[in-house]
Amino acid sequence: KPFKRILLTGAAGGLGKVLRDRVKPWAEVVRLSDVAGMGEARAGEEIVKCDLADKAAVLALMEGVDVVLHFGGISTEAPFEAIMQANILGVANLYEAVNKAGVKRVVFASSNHAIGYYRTTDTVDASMPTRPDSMYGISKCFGESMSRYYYDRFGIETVCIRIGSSFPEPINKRMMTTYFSYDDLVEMLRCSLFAPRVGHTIIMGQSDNASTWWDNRYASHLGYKAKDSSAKFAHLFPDSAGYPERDDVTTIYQGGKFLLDGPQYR
Ligand code: NAI
Ligand code: 15L
Repeated sequence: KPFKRILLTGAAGGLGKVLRDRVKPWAEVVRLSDVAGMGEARAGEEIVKCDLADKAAVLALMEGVDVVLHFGGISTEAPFEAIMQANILGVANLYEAVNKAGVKRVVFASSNHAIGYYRTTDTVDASMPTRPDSMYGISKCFGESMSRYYYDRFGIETVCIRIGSSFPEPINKRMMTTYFSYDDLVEMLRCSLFAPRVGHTIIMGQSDNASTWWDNRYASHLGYKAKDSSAKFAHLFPDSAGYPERDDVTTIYQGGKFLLDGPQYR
């Protein structure tokens, strides 16, 4: 197999559960980590419970790891103090450990909420400034900057995937545009791990949907081609044409409902 050991953080989460089996062909051992329970280790797995905010634990977690798929952390808007521990201190600990352990490449699960304050009439590419829509989105911008720094300073490569909506199927009209199927996510991970050179790459995690807000021109070197589309779910949202709706910030801005979650509403 291509790698000796892949570390998957966030292994108890929605995407972690999907990836647990899907990444197995790529490594002799998949080390699974989370603060939450992950059940028993199966063949080819190691399970290490670890809080990303605990530096000593993260340093130990990284021993013997070739590549990291960093999916751990808080995945929606939350009070800043919580985000700060899991996503800001967590990502700082992760990169310090990556550097100490000699890890060559990381895939960071960033989010569309790093750019959620662009309008749904805008087309965003990786050269444009971030416009986070939440404390959560800000923490993803921090992770993108952290990984940029570790590439410039130490040559550690990272692919930041600004994941759209990776769920079994779209559950609202917005997700017809942001949908990112599990199969396409796995394919993007494969491209991110096996492309010969990735440097520091930012790519939007999206399937080949009929409408898009994102242009992946600066990530063409990854060779990613989506196979799925939200089109097969069009019957679920027959009135998608009316998007954006006037005076509704959740349709005017790309971040959708995250626009309503900031600290001013608590
Ligand atoms: P999830 O919330 O189901 O999984 C995140 C996991 O991280 C959880 O199992 C949680 O226990 C763990 N975690 C939280 N704080 C931690 C800490 N301090 N130390 C260690 N582990 C901790 O989220 P999901 O959907 O699986 O997303 C995975 C990653 O992808 C997240 O980083 C999320 O921000 C990102 N993402 C996901 C999207 C999606 O559509 N599913 C969209 C955009 C980004
Ligand atoms: C995210 O960043 C979240 O982790 C996920 O739960 C969804 O809310 C997704 O974005 C989305 O925008 O649909």
